[in-house]
Amino acid sequence: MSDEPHLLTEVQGAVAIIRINRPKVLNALNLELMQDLADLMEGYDADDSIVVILLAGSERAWAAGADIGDMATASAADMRARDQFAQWERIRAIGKPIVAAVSGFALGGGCELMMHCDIIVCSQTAKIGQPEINIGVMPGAGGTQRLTRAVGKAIAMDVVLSGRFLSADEALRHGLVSRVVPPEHWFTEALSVARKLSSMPPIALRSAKASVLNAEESSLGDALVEERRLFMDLFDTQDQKEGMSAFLDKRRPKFTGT
Ligand code: CO8
Repeated sequence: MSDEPHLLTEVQGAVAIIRINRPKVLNALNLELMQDLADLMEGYDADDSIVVILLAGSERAWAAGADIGDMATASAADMRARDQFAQWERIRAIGKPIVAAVSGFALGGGCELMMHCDIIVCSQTAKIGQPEINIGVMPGAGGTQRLTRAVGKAIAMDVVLSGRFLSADEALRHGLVSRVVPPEHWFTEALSVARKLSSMPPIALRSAKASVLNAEESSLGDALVEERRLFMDLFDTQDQKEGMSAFLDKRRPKFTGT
């Protein structure tokens, strides 16, 4: 086993940057990495000095999937006993916005992790897919559900059943990623998005994220009721007072997260 940490972290202002760092296996996601990632994200979620999390892969790979070496000889009972999906649920529950900086392969569990992020900035080099079918299985960390909600049944079936990769431009056209940038800008553009978000009112960011996610998880009627509640609750925050009075005074707002 390598001594290199499998996750590298750095804080720049109110942006917490996490880089996946298993270059020898194209950032394949093993159990310890997922546990550490969930621990880190929960830590940043609870830290008032952090507003946004930026999750990045490397230039060659965001993540080429779950670590196949971890699962190759496992039985169904072994897989059930591992309770690995608890880590994915913890990441799903992160309230602060997560920006993804994606270059190269985003496959299988890697694509599923990408879809747990909120704004996905993607290099033109990205190759995105759910190729589990090639190795005798299927997506298991939300791929059949989130991909279908993002791109629709026709493209999801194509990607999941044939294992073909989407190019970055296809992914953008089908609504799977937020922005596609030239190869040299995948990280800097994602960082600039994260920095921009970090100047926004933190409570409103959380509420807005929760409300957008509700579109995937609730009926329209329930989600609209919840949206109205979240919207009105923001009128009890200082940041709403500051944001609106700064607009009227024609000055930049100073948000405090209160
Ligand atoms: N797991 C483990 N090792 C990997 C993985 C992986 N997912 N992907 C690549 N590697 C390793 C290769 O074995 C190789 O190792 P070595 O140098 O020791 O031979 C090294 O990374 C470099 O890979 P390649 O030589 O294959 O590089 P290429 O450029 O030729 O090919 C590919 C790149 C196309 C990305 C190719 O490596 C590939 O097909 N990888 C597997 C992709 C895949 O099938 N992903 C899905 C995995 S299953 C999954 O994600 C299920 C998720 C379920 C839910 C999550 C629960 C935790």
